[in-house]
Amino acid sequence: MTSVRQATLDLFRTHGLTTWFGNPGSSELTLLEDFPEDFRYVLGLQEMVPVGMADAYAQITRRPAVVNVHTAPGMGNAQGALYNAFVNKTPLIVTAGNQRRFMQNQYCLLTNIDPTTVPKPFVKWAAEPAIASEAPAVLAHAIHLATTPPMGPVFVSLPMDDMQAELDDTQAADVAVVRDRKVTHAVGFPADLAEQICTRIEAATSPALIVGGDVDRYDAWDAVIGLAERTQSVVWTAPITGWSGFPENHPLYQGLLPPGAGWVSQALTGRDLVVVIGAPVFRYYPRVPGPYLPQGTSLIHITNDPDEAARAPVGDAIIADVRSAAQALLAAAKPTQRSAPPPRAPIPAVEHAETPLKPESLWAAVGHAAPADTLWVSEAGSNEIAITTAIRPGNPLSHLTAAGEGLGFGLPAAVGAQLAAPDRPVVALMGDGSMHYAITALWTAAHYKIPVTIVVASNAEYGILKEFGKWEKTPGVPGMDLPGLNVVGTAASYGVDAHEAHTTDEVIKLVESGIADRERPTLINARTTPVDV
Ligand SMILES: Cc1ncc(C[n+]2csc(CCOP(=O)(O)OP(=O)(O)O)c2C)c(N)n1
Ligand SMILES: [Mg+2]
Repeated sequence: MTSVRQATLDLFRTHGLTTWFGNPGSSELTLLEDFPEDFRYVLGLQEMVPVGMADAYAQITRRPAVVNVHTAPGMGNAQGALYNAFVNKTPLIVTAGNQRRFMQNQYCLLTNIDPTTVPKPFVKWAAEPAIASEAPAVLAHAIHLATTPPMGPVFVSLPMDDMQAELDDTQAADVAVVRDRKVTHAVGFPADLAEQICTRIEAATSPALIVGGDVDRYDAWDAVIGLAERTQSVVWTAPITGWSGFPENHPLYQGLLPPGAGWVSQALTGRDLVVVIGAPVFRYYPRVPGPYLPQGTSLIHITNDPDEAARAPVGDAIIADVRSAAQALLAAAKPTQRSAPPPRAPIPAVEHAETPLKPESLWAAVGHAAPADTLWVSEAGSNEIAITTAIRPGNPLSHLTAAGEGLGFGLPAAVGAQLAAPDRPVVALMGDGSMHYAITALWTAAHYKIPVTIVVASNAEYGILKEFGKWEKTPGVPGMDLPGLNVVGTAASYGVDAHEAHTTDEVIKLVESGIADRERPTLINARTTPVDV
């Protein structure tokens, strides 16, 4: 005889899903009991933390990740982080226990009365098995859906008595078949379509490529670089898609497109053809009047997401595998006679400065101190432009942000990133406001000795909201100032090696020693100047 719990664990094991992120409750005990020794459970003290850790872990390993939380309230707490995972298109298998089936009708304590509704609309699919014996098959269904492009989170509710149910031999044999099935995504891109697009690129006077997070996620990086170089196209990163999609230190790279229609058309002025690969067209915020594209610019959009293709306000779209498309375009592209476009301004030099530091000084110092293979995670409001100006990684999967922009991603994501990439330095670049949404990630980092380095820009305010208030002409908004935060004291209380930096020289020394310490997390707080509004 096999229990549903054993069959469930076996399914996860067969799919290589043995690292779980979670926060447990009574309704998960029957799943978690005698947790197998070949599995790893990473505890977060509030549900945003396991979801955020799993999100980064999945993106960096390019594999799905498992999250287990506690019935309805756990899912409620997880929702902000689930929103980020949904926009990030991260394949997360989220499970939560539920009250025993025969106690649900009375709404006994912790009954999730409508479990499949709770995570919507931020999951691709949500289910509760109709009967205990179906739990492994429903989970297999969830795993395959999560990992089908466009990928995303899925949810399965597991009533606690299901795990203890026994499968008879026939049921166990059926489950074993489901466990071992493979679902493969056939890829490819028609050569004639690639030739048509390349003919248009060749005929263009001044083409541009606009790339996005899916170039990193679907490993189209090398092909996109080859295409840009062969066609001497300038390259931008589309607004707010989570990864840069291109080496930020490459001479063809122009930086992040600003997230406003008018700003985009201004940046693209003079480009007669724009090819967008692996990004939505476009994620705008705020409303900046202007045409979507400059007069005379045409746009070709290549995405694996039918919804992205359908909702774009301009351009013709092709729904395809992103990596295959980039490879086919590279194979079809002819070397151009066009001369190389001028590169963007160099990285600003590090200057000695004392606190309060200008964001530009702080991030120049941090960028100078960290090695080239650093994996950056940033969630730093008004600092983000200074960060991408000063810090220009050249490798794929090197600068992670939340495409959803729901705060509470940065700290857990940095911890999950360091677990996924133990041999790379991971440095989190945080605003003092942003770091407090999922602050207990510091405990997880300290408890599991995860050697992430965290740099906090403490301007004692929600600076970017003040900037937005000016843009939106909404004076007098309350709740913009954050006096009295003790970032170093808070981090130290969770067991993190925490320091206050008073000069750029101290920032450099502390970042270097924080990265060198592979035994524990380090936090460096620096006072920074408030935004200029
Ligand atoms: C869950 C969530 N709540 C609120 C916001 C709105 N918000 C966006 S940026 C921001 C302030 C960020 O402040 P901080 O991290 O201190 O950076 P600063 O702008 O001060 O540099 C806030 C509150 C959000 N994006 N997500
Ligand atoms: Mg701030």
